[in-house]
Amino acid sequence: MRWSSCVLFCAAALLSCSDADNGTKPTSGPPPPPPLPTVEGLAGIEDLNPDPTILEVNLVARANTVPLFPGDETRLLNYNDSLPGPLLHARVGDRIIVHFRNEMNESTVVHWHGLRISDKMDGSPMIQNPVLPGETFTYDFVVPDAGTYWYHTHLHQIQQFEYGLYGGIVVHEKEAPAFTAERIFVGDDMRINSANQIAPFLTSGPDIGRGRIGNTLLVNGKVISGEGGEPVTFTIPRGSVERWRFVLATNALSYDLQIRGAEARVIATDGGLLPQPFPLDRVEIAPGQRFEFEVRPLPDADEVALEALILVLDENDNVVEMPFELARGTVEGEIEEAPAPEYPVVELPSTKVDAVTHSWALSGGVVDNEVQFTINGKAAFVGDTHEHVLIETFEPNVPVKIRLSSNVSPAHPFHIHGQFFQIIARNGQPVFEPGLRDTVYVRGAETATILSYFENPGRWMVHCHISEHSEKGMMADIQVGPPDEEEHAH
Ligand SMILES: [Cu+2]
Repeated sequence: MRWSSCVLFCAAALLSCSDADNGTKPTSGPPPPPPLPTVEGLAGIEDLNPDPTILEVNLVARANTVPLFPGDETRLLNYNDSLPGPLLHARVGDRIIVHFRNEMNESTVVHWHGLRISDKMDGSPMIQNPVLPGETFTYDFVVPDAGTYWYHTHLHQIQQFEYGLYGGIVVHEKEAPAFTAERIFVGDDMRINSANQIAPFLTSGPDIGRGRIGNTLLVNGKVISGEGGEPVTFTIPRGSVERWRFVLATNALSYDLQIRGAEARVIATDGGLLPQPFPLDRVEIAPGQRFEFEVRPLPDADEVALEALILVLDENDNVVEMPFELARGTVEGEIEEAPAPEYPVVELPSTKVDAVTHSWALSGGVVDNEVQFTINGKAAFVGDTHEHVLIETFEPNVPVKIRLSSNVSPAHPFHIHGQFFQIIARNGQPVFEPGLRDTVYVRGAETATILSYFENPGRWMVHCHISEHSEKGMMADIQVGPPDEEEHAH
């Protein structure tokens, strides 16, 4: 992987992060649930509904300018004028109602990445008509699983996604383990030109081949790389134990995460808490994926740093790994040693089962002078036609193995909507990549085997999370259970 053309821009931290709404609401009848733990890092959002089990919000997509760099406003597309969009914060079993309004001059839809909700509310451009400029759509669903999720555009995604249409979702467990503090970090990269604006989109070459890689790293909407770039900062008292949630919202860039100055464990993946946390050495994260970490500052540490390890080109054009500090907690003050968090018992669906194996070949090539990416030789055409290809039908709650193989060099972070799966092998060898996932990183010339029970009926998109790949064909549908006749009326 190259992270070339890394012109490093002067950057400063002008976006601040505010505490999320901590959700205490008046109620009558049954005793109100305890307030949600505060999650720091993203803008909050006003809850219009007094019922403590309903989060009802207004979400507006529109053009906005953000002072990413000193003295310059960068033109973006954002949710509620915020980069990232505000944090949607709920408890498992809560209802979320989003009154969405499109104030942009182009169509869009909002996808709730990872949430196993109804396909009609999934923001799939195959099921949902695009929300046209000036129009509204109300998303209404109950959140079935605790975990770290995110929302983003699912239309004209190459541009809309790069321009900033994404935000975070945290769904707390019914009985959430107690931490001294919780934080969410959303990583992104943008390609910025010399005028400090989003650089033009290329329609050929490596931008299509491997997906658009930025020259500027961001965390929670703040530029952290380049001259003047600064990590997200906060203080962390000695003796504390924190929960850090990480979402990777890049278009194509993957990196390894590590945490310095702390005893850190991986406690959750895309689909929520693990049955057994494991020590964090470094962990690779691909576009669309999430991890959660338990973080305890080391007794002698002055700071705790979250770092991305990224392959870049040095001045001799050699690929070298470089650390980028994403977030830095200065160890300040001391509290009584926090007790170990009590994690709920988590049991994952068994992977030791007889399961039929299906194969999905991820490939690409040039057809009629156009680059096309395919699944099993088929390319979906999205654009404005939303014509999708149905590649598989599954019985709900029947385990199936899928071998996802990339026969050519680019890697594909492959996402299945509305379902969880587990990664059980790579190139036929068992792997230790525990936890429920909705996105698997299929590296170039590699086969990853996943196992899913397809527990959520409906018609679901499956696609590479690199927009250049999905929008040029690597996007299809699967049907779980019987089809809904009404669904394809448009
Ligand atoms: Cu891809």
